[in-house]
Amino acid sequence: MPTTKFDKESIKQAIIGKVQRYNGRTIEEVSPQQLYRAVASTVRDQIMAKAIECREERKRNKGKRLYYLSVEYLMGRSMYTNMLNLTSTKEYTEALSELGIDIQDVLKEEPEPGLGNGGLGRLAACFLDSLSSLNMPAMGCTIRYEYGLFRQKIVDGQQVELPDSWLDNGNAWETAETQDTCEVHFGGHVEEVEVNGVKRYYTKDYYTVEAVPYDMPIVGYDAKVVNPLRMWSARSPKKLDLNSFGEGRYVQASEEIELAETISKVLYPEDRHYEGKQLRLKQHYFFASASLQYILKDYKKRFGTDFSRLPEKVVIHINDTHPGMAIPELMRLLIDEEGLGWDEASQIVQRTFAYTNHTIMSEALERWPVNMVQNLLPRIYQILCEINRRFCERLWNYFPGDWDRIARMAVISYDNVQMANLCIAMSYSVNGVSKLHGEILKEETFHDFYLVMPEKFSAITNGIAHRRWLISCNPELTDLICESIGDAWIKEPERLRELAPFADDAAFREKFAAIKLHNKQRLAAMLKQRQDVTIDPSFMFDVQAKRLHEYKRQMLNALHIMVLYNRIVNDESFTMAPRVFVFGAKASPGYYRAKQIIRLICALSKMIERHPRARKMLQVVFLENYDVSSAEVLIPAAEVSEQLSTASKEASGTGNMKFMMNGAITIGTMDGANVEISEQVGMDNIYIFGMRADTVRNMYRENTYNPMMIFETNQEVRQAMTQIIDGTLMPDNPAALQDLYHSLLMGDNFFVLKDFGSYSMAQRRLDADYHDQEKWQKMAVINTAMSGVFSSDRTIREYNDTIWHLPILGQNAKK
Ligand code: 26Q
Repeated sequence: MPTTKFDKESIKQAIIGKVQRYNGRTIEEVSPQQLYRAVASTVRDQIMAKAIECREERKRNKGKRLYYLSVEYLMGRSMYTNMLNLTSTKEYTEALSELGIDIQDVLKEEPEPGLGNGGLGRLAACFLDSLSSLNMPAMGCTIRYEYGLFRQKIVDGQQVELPDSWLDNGNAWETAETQDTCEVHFGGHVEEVEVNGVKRYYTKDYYTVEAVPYDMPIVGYDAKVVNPLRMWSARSPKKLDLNSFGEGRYVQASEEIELAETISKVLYPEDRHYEGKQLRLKQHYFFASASLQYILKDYKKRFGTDFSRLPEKVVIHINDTHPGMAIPELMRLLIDEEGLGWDEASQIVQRTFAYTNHTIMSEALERWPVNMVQNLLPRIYQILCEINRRFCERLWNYFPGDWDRIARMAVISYDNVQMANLCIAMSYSVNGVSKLHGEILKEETFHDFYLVMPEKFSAITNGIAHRRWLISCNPELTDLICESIGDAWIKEPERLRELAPFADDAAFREKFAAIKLHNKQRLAAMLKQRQDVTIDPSFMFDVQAKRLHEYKRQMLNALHIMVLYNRIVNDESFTMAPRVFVFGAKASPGYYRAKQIIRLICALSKMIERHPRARKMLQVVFLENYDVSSAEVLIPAAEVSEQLSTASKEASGTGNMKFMMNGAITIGTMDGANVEISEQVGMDNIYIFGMRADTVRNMYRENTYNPMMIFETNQEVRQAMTQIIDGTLMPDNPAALQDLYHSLLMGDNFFVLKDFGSYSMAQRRLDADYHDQEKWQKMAVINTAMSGVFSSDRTIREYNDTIWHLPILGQNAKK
């Protein structure tokens, strides 16, 4: 087979040729979108050449495969990542440049697939990057939502949601794999038939939705492997037939088609808040069933129908409980379709699934009303009942008579299917996402399960794809690092540590600081262009960017800014290092209080602007529509990273790692992965404040929190709080934020006022240190240097060594 070359000349010719053939235009005449598609198509050709070789390698390899099931994959744009991982950025940049095109103008034409809410979805995307880069055979499975997470606009200081129709111009990276289209069934009723003394179950009168897979290739960095991300799209099996036109029934027919296709229409924008919406259950089962059917089809092609070896050849990882219906679905397929007995099927299932928990907050634990499951998935419901019956029987032996505990642990209880309990009972591995989170799962959230099956539990600290979150988003810093310590760290990110001695090198620090300044200028330009906001790159850049949630405590940050404002206004001699506070955060559309917090931040920004002296030292900017692409500009520009969650509430956090890697210094609580960041950099290179997780736990237990007392005794807090509702903050509508005001003074589960004093002290230290730029730059260098362990390559290796045991493709094929 002739191998196509992808050197600079060939790339140029390919692009010119495509534009000619697809659009009948010359390079000069082509539109930016057409040019983007021609370049994407060239990159794709290069990927496909690799994919063919990889497929051969896969066929030869008889080892285990991973299927990573997640209802969210927050991929971000692909073009630059693909060029980078093909190690061809230089070739493409130069080829385009010789055609008179700035590569940046091409990159920004790509619509961002925002098929996720936040941390959990982005983690799945980083994992795919690492899996391919480490040559592990895997497939990501998800839903091909037609609309991703809403686009956010701020209008009159409030959030407005707009649809995100990312597929309008098609998706340049995907291919429809129609040969793997399958059917998913809903509704109907189960009939039991006895054949030769064996009970068989058939569902009758169901309705069918077709699942059509679209694959996106995930290239590894300088690697052999191209793994697919398989996205399932719902399609009605009904075609509008011409007879129905004649009979006037075409409206009804088209309505039915519409209904089937709503399943993959839109991503739910709620994270961590459970609501038993039937459409959401349909989405989850739809993609779990389609994925499982494909997994078995592939297994049979490779190993025939001896399913006893399934756990040896397949591992199915479920990203939180959302894909958990895959568990009873595998039982159904093995028993009803393949004829296995219950015990055999159950043994196989329990050795095939692994489950990661991402949140300890009970309101986010997924559960489904029994009658909904029964109506929508009658056979699955039967299977869940049998799983539950047997599991409770087992529990009875451990805890005879302890009905309460058994009810808490049951798969079906309180009229709900308890998805977390199902996943723990039926998986061989349950893991948390940071050390602290792992401990809390064992000691608190899932303590009862831990007593019965301690061997299942582990903790693997999250990570981030350093290729996206350093190399591609911060090219200047990448070059500086390579100049200083070589490029071995790219494949072994923990070698970033070799940068640590350079913290004491004045010339290095100067270059490091100059790059930060460039990145600040780049962010300033983006804000100017997108929001017509002017920020001064000589200010300190302080960033809190993450979903809006009470537990993440954007309120603590906002309240502190109010206090700074008051210090300036009340005291003419007060000075501080000039600082711009940037917030990026989407609120779930139905989360009223989160939206009020956005309103407060926007009002704060305006109030400061109105004050001539305050605005010389203080600025607040709300960055609209925080998404992966804006994070890639925002994070490299940050000098301070705000990680303020109430201790014990943030399972890990991954934004914290991205900021650290780009040389921002964390101000944060001892929560999630912040704990491990502090271990890496040492307490001198991070600002830790606030209650520890065990103190928070005691506060809940003893119910002793009294915010009113803090309000009464702390004058600064009282003044800032009062201004929220006395017209200082919102002159036109003083009562607008009353609910927010009260929420901090009555039954605040997240202890904002309680941690305020300690936070404010940490901020004072931070401000003082910033004046000492030598000290500050040393800290920044140390943060980057110690960030290597937070590469998702390390995370994925740990998953593989302790949970998955996948072969490495290209090394002597296993078995
Ligand atoms: C479930 C059922 C019904 C409705 C909504 C949900 C739902 C949806 C999304 C529940 C949770 C989520 C997302 C959770 C999430 O993003 N968790 C974050 O995961 C990161 C990766 O592990 C961690 O770093 C964060 O600490 C954690 O908050």
